[in-house]
Amino acid sequence: MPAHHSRGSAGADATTSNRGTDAPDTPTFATARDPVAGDAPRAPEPPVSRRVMVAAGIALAAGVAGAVPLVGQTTSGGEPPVAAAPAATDATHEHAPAPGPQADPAVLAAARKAAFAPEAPAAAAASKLSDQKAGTVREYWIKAVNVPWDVAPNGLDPVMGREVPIGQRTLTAIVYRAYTRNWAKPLANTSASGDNDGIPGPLIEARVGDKVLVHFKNDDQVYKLPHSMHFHAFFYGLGSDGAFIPGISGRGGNVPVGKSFTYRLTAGPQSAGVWPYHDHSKGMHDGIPKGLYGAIAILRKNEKPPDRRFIVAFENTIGYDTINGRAFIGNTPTFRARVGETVEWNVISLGDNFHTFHVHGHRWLNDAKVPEDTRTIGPGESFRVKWTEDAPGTWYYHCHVESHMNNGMIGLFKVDR
Ligand SMILES: [Cu+2]
Repeated sequence: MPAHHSRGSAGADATTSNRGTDAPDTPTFATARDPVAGDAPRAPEPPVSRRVMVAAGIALAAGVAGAVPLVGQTTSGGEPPVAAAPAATDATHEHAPAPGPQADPAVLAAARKAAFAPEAPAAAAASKLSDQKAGTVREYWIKAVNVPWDVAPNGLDPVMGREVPIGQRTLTAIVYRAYTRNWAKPLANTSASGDNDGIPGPLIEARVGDKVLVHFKNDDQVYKLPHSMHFHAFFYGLGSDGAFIPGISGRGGNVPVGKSFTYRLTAGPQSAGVWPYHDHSKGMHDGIPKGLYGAIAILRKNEKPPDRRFIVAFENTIGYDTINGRAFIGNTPTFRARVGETVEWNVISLGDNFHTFHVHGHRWLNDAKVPEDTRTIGPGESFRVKWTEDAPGTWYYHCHVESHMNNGMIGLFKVDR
């Protein structure tokens, strides 16, 4: 039976012992209670400790998502081509696109078969943190880049048998992408690194006690907007808050195109759980709807990572209600697990709407130890639910707001014996 679950804000041990003191040329980590003396004035690319795990620790459950590669999308190595111009579609939040025509029956049958096929999208990569001791310094090299994005690559809503016309489902997205040191080259998509092509951005993993350096570079050559990274739940100085405050915030709150900034973060006892990170610059109202968000997964000091971790990011993308930037089954991630494995859903939500996360055939315990199978989540909120898998079959997971699920916010969860 599904049993364990925990909210993001897990720690009852609320002390903040994770303080650091500033010293030149070494990475330091101020806490949230260490206001302006944070790291704002520091150089964006400081020398850093070599005692480091590079962002190879990325295990993005959404590795599943890229079932249907986008035209022109790289699957490893090189920079993806940037679309020639921003898509004509205005990324307005709430306007659902007009339903497409009924799909050709043969095309539809093929898409349905693909969506349910056992060999369809692979399972999530496991966490890389299993053998890591707390107190590690973890480094991530991340760029905001433009990629062509298709909300429904198979062109269909297989449940309702509708087409999703090409002219209504593409945009030039802005996404966070993980790179090797000094942004030398994008990390390849592998079973270990997960999906590094887009939405959500790379999973930021840490354990309570760890320090995390995120080296961010804004390479938004299409929209040429300022961007930033704002991390929930970590402890940091004001300079690493990543939010633009007129006259107050430093360079990290509004990073212009071509510039970079290093955010210095510490995972304290209250940081355990799953959390969102996202653009919080002056460009955030374009950046977030176009893809600038991702998840943070922080383990407690001695917590064992799950066998499967699924990232579910709710947002509205060019009018569709999307999961990880995609709409409708076969486009949204098909998550996979086997009976006996520990399965952890990491749910985050952006945008303007409240959603109700629901998984068929399963249930978990809420904070009051009462079973539930649906949980409400609002913008900026996050939670994780966990169980030991015991229900083979092909199940829906979806937002239970009916207009949202009908507008794309639905996916498949396939459990093998
Ligand atoms: Cu919803």
